Amino acid sequence: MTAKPASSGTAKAGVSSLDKRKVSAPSRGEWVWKRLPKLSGEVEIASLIALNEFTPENGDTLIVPGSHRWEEGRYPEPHEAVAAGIPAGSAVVYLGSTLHGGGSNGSDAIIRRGIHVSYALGWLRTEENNGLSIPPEVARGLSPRASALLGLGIHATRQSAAVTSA
Ligand SMILES: O=C(O)CCC(=O)C(=O)O
Repeated sequence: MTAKPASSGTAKAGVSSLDKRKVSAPSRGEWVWKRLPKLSGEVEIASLIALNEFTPENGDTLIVPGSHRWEEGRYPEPHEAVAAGIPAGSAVVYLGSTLHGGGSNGSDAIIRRGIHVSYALGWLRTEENNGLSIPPEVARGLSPRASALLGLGIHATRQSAAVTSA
């Protein structure tokens, strides 16, 4: 990942200086588990893989370095967010507790394409709802390992994942 100071937008104000389209409000991936008490360790590591280059023009991912140590309720000032600047084929990797958001795409021509891949503790549901997006007939054909990684198993033993996918 190459990091550079954000030249556009503010995660706080939610409006890019490149145009008036909104950037996404900063959030933490771990907020999808709304009732999760604050634990001593991290529960998730996430990544965004750029399929084409993420730039300030097409809506770079904004990351707030160090925000995983911030108290709940603190939001970034504009200078605290950095644009990840992800070349095609590269990824930005961040903790589930790191404030981040999508930048504003001021370009009509360049669609930003990427893949979100995250890994959460096994007893949490996955950040993306794989269980809803994978048809049962496809899930049934997955290996126990793939099934467990997609969050389709029961977090207990490898055997339970195998039972689920049988
Ligand atoms: O689209 C982006 O750059 C950020 C995506 C995001 O906030 C997320 O996947 O949680």
